[in-house]
Amino acid sequence: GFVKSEHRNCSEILWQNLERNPDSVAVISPQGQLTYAELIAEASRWGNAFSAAGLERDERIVFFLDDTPTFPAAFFGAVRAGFVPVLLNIQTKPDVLNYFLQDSGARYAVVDGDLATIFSEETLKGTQLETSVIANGPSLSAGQISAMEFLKDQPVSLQATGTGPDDMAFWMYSSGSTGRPKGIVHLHHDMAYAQASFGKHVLKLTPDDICYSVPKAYFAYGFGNSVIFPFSVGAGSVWIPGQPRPEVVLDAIATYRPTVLFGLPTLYTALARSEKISACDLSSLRQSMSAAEILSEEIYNAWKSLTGHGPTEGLGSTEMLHVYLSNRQDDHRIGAAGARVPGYEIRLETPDGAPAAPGEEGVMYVRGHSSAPTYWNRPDKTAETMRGDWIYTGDRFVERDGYYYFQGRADELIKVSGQWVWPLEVERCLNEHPDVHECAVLAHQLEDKRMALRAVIKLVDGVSMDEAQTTKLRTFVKTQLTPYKSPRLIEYVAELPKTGTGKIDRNALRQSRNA
Ligand code: 3SK
Repeated sequence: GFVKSEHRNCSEILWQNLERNPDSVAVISPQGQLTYAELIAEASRWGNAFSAAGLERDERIVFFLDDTPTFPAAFFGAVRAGFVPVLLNIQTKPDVLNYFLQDSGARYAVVDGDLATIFSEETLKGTQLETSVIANGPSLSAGQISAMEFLKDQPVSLQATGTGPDDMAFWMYSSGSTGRPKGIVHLHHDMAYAQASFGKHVLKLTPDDICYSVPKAYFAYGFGNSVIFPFSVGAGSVWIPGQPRPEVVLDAIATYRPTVLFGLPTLYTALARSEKISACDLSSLRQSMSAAEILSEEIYNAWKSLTGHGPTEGLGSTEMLHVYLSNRQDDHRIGAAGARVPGYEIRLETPDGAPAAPGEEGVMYVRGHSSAPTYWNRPDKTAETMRGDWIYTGDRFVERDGYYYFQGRADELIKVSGQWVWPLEVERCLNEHPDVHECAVLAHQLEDKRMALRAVIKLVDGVSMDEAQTTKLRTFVKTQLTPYKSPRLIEYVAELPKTGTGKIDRNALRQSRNA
């Protein structure tokens, strides 16, 4: 059955490899490889160094790290010694970083050398940050210490402190598309549960696998892909810092020969379109995962024709730690986020609180023992999302044949000309037009307070952005759907703004109109 893990400390995921397979390769990176024994030794030094620095149990340590071997070493050292890594997106802007530092109350940060300038006096104002440990580079100012110096002479073994399965282990922040980002608190037993569910039943990794997650480890999706799943079974994990441009990703695939690739639909599109793809040997890949956005049939087929398998689409959340709905490589329904992953319960609720019948739309709730119990210091938001042991996702779905089909967000319904419209339906329709490369459809309030639909569109190369094009697209929506669903405003852009995870940044689009 699916019971909570008894791990008293989530570092057991890594440490169990010390007896099982100490000499297998754990970390593969342009900076070199680390075996499990070497990674555990390095993690021990980090944990010992934090303790020697005088940190107290449950103290938060901000991680501002790209994907290098430092990430898993510092992470596991910190949690094993009883401290709480706060995994931050390295694209965070100074004002938001200041908020994260204040909210978490961290005194210590671990920061990549290339990223250290953001930790300026201005950014640190009003925070409790005292020391930034600079990894992969020298320390440059007071309040900084290089990792080499910080770790010097630290012992290469470490016993877990007296944590328990239900104690706080690490945090991530919600991306905060509306309102302040929320600190999502995960417990020591959560990682093992994600492995026992999605890891065991969908990924089915073996020690011979090599995982390569293009989404970075500071995202929950990347964290599972690069840390939880490979280390749980003694497999290898590829860590590549820097911008994941298609040529960088293809080069890493050719060089490190991963067996499982993790990406988003935008990555698979970019790879399939890259000039370098035909010269790249993709034969090491046995499975590719896609999450976080809807995967189109076109992308699925393009990747399948290149590798023999389409990306397996799944859906998860940072609150649940990882994926709870997933297709299977041998049973993939295009357009579905997936079927329930064993270990998770799914409930769809209609607006009057009744369970939705098959084929009937409802808002999704999910339950399983990897869910965050709380947001840090946000009782209002905690009450909205954490309802008993269920997590309210705010996503509307229909279920057919055990597979779940996304219908949009619960809060995105808008009234146009007196009738309800889901912008996502219009977006999907426009995306089917051959002239449209990518688009986002949003609600827009007109000066007279009425609501209208606004489409922001990137056209395919060579298509002109003129009035005739706009008329053509409007007519397309009118005929495919219904006239009132045709967007009143159509804007053309060279690129749609993207979030750090590669999703369309709807918040930026909303602001671009209001600016
Ligand atoms: O966006 C997703 O689908 C996802 C998957 C795994 C972990 C976290 C997230 C947000």
